[in-house]
Amino acid sequence: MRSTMKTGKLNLFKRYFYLFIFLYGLIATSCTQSQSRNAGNIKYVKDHSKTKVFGNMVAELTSPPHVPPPVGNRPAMKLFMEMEIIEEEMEMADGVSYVFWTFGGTVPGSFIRARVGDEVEFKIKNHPDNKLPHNIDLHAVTGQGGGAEASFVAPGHEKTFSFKLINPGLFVYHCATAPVGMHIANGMYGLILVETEGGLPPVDKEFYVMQGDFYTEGRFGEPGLQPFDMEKAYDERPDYVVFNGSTTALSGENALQAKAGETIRLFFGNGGPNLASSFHVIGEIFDRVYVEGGDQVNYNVGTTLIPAGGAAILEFKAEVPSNLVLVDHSIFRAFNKGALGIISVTGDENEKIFAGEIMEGIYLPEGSTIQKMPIDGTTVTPPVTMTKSELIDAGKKIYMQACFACHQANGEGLANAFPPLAKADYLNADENRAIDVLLHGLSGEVTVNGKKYNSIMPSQQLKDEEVAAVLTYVYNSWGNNGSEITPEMVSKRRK
Ligand code: HEC
Ligand SMILES: [Cu+2]
Repeated sequence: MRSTMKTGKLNLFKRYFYLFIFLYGLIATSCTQSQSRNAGNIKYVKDHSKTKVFGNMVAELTSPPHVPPPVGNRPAMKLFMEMEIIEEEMEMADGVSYVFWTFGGTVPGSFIRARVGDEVEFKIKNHPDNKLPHNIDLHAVTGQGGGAEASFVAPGHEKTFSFKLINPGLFVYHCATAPVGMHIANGMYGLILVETEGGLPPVDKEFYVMQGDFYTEGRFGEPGLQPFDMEKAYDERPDYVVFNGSTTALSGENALQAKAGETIRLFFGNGGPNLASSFHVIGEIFDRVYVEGGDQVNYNVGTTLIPAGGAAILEFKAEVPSNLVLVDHSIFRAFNKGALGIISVTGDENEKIFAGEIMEGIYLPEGSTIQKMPIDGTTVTPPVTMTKSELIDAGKKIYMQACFACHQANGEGLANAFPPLAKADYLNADENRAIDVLLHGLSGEVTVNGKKYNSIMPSQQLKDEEVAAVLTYVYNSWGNNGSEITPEMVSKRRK
């Protein structure tokens, strides 16, 4: 095509001729298609790429399990939204915490609700206290990487990009920064709903729930701050499979609330990173399932399959009072890894529908009997002066949280992006320089083991002891020179 364009005026006539033939063909085939439409039962999707927008609006984003108000009858608009990426330690189970990476401070991230035809101006901010760069790939977006490249943002920076929503449906969004699997495994996903013209039919209650699988060094229930375990993630062996980021997000006092007779709509998504969900609500039947979040509606469904990176809209009427139990029906995940949630339905009995004795109180998952370690004697307060081997042990944990995402499990780095720490000449040549890299970050060209890197390492918000520990670990791993870095050495460099 390009080369014919370049040949100039001579071919102008030819081009218009072909255009004419093309348009004629289009009209002719669309006439015959109107018959095949009925015959094949194929629905042709309306093209919203040219839908006009009327006026501006600031989008309200909500944290789970809440969803923003429906779009109703509003026209397509220019829609402004903002999201902040926050890395923070939160509870994953009773007594178990984890450093989650989040869109908006929650797992899953803030719910986005828009209308087809909307033109979105999306601002993404990476909190200055964060350690890593991130970005966002929205499955609702048509364009390079779903926005991933355009939104790539370092800690302490913000990016704005824009897109037009041309397909309605319920879509997953997620971080797509390398290593992608790790960013998703740490909780970086959420849902964006793009409603059709006129919006979804009204219901009494709407909730936002997402499943995710998590990989920790300790097994399910092992107390304390648990670091991410890449090997288990590779092997798809999660310790936790949970709804909304924790075993308790939808139970006890966090149970979802409804009244008998109300219609309920669940926006259910699966962040993965690995597992598909056999989603089921014990004690109910889905009246309607918008399969895969698209236009196709299936009726009267017991269990529906939600792929990793996928979503569905599920609707049912809660006819009688009960504790409805949300589960992944791959059932060990529910009773032994945390994939349990409750919708507590209160109200009058209807013995025609159900006359049995109803479940009382809170549904106790088997896992909740896991005991906490006694506090006395077992909590380790870090010794004032750590021995070399204590520094190495503590340093390994810090490495897995703060460095591993970029420099990789065995310090091998990533070609053209992150320099190696294993047998690294740059590192082994100068201890003070290595301390400075952690305290102040590093940018500009560096040569490590003969290869050039020109990128940015963010400064690490670590205490002196932590810098000492992680560097001692690095110096005593993967063929490095065995140096010991003390907190005193770090505090000297800080001054
Ligand atoms: C966001 C990714 C990222 C994280 C997290 C990160 N680094 Fe780096 N690191 C880099 C990049 C990129 C460079 C090279 C910077 C440049 O090109 O100027 C680098 C360079 C280095 C260097 C000097 C070059 C070399 O290979 O010896 C050291 C030492 C280092 N990092 C150690 C660490 C340690 C220890 C941690 C964890 C506390 C860490 N880094 C966390 C990206 C990262
Ligand atoms: Cu990320």
